[in-house]
Amino acid sequence: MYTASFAFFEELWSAGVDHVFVNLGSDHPSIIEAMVKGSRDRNGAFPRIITCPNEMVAMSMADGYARLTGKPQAVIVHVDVGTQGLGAAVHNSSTGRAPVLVFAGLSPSTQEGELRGSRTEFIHWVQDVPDQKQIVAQYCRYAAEIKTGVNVKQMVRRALQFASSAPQGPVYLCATREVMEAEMEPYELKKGCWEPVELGGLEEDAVGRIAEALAGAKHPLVVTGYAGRNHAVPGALVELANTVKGLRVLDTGGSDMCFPADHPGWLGLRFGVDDAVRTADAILVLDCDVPWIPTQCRPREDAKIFHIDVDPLKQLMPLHYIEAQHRYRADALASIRQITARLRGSSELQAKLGGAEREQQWDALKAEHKKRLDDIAARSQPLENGEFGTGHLCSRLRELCPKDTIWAVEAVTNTLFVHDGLQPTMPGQWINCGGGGLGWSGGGALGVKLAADHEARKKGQKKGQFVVQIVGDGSFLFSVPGSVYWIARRYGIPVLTIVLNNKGWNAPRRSLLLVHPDGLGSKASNEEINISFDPSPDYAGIAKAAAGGELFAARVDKAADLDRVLREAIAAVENGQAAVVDCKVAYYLFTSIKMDPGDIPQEVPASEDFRGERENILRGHKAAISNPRTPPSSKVSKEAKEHSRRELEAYDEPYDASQASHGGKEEGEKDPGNVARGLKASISNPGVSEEAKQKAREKLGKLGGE
Ligand SMILES: Cc1ncc(C[n+]2csc(CCOP(=O)(O)OP(=O)(O)O)c2C)c(N)n1
Ligand SMILES: [Mg+2]
Repeated sequence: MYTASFAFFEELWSAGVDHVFVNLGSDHPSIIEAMVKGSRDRNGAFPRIITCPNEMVAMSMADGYARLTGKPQAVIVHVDVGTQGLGAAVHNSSTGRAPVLVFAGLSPSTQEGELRGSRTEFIHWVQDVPDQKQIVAQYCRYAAEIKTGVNVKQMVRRALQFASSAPQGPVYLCATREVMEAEMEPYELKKGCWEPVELGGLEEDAVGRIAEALAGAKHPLVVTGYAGRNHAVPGALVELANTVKGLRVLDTGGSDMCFPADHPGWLGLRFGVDDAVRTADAILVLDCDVPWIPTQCRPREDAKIFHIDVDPLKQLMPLHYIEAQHRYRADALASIRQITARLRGSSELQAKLGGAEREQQWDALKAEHKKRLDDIAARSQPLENGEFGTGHLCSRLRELCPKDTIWAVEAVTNTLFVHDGLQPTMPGQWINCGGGGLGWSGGGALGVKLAADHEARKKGQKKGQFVVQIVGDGSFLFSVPGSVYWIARRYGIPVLTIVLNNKGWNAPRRSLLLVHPDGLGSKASNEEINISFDPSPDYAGIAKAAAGGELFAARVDKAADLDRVLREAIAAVENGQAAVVDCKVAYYLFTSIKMDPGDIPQEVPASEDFRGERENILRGHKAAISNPRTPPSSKVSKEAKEHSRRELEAYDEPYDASQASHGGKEEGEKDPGNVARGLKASISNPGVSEEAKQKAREKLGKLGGE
């Protein structure tokens, strides 16, 4: 029997959809029939079906797959409830520009048995909602109901055309059981007529305008976000930066590898706050949502700003504007190549780009780059007490994992340290969700690995690149690990997961302090502001249970054990098993320090909780003023230092930075006299909680105090 459902799958396959991630229900009898028929009769010419016990994981897998390959895959979910189960994955696919086709059944539209597929179960009444597609339509490039089987293939192609045209994103199709059950004559669409819309480059005038501005600038800057999704863009940007010596590239989206860390123009990843933005006199914003955050950082008044984007209006965002003098809807790669060609081809511009001053600028850039890397290396040392931070962890991962590893990153407040530590240099090597819905990276990393293996096998290789997921502990729990590691084992998708265990959600504290730097919460404990995960779940254990025991699970809290455990985990993954390593990382101190979010915050040993205790707050402020582990160029801003000084004074604890311990000691930590004084003050302070006082008494007891 040839049904609309079978035609649907036939067209998915013909359009290059190799995988369908399914979570099935009562809307899918004809879908199940078609899957069995296709898998039996068309083996090798029918999509591979992956059972996904959770819809968000299903869509995140399709998202991860598309992020690596640019090819949309399909997700099948159950009516309205399955559509809602997609959850934040729909937002992520939309914001992160990942093409995905979602299909959901609708409750049957007949109840007397008029057509095959008519209502047969109680649930068909309960799940009949007024407009199912509206649940996700505002995120979708296209959302429609398939109303008849006779043009189901055209509907599939139209949806895929939207998904794959820039800006890429999710599309949603739904249909009643009766429509999908309909028997019909097989048919085929004309080949080669359904390609995505092509986007061109810039008009000649625009090319000239931008080339002149870059050539004439003293501090030219490119700010980018998604441009590296096209893996040819990083190379094109390198060509541009080699042509305009002194040009630097700042990544503000962190969703793709846009510019290699080993080029002198590399500024790394910063979320909208960086001095380069404040000082640049010509800025090219390239495929980017948030080049800077005006309340924290903005360009000079006289900066010449150009915005090139596939979606310069940001059509789905009610509030968005960049104060650029010119904006263009154009393809990033084509535009960059045009600008570079113009700069190289014009003798007038060449004259501006040559000369001794430019050479000096180039040398200065190289020196600055070296210093940046040295600073990162200095920050990546283990802590004095043998614990380690995310920077150290990632520098070890970079060393120990294969050079072409793909990093699937969802590290939230640790993201900058992960990026600094990994220093990606290969196109496609760094993939971050790009959206704001936590939980992407579980399914996302599986999708990336599935795609890497599939593409490699097509080329006759045994397996694809090594894939590492680096995820915050909070985000790990959002990712539905019970489903993720079951799928990893069931389908043999080995990924190394690194959990950044900083005992909960750090981000909400930072968000709080950006608005209420001196508010009640600034001095409240993590428990009190409800962001602590204490006691810590056994993250690796959760994954191991989901994988039926067939998973490498470990926990590390000392730098001395790190290399050994990582090596074992990497070996397990190389041998085909998933691995989860729960890493107890130092957390980054966000006390009431009014910190510029572009600055590097202080690391605090993981064994030290921020509990709102006086001694902890004081230590935080002292560390902010003078921390020997922080390289001198790190920018804990003057304002923040001044603020910390005032806070210390308010606590009757004036601080003389010249007394700061040097040689790697944490201020206050190694001087027993200092510690004891702080503890005693806590015990006698009426503002300190009984729990904190008890802790202080215990610590004092250990120090031999009364
Ligand atoms: C689905 C979803 N729910 C809630 C949030 C709000 N949120 C943003 S960051 C964050 C904490 C993330 O915790 P973790 O992954 O441990 O990273 P950390 O803050 O510790 O760096 C939360 C809850 C979100 N972005 N997405
Ligand atoms: Mg966390």
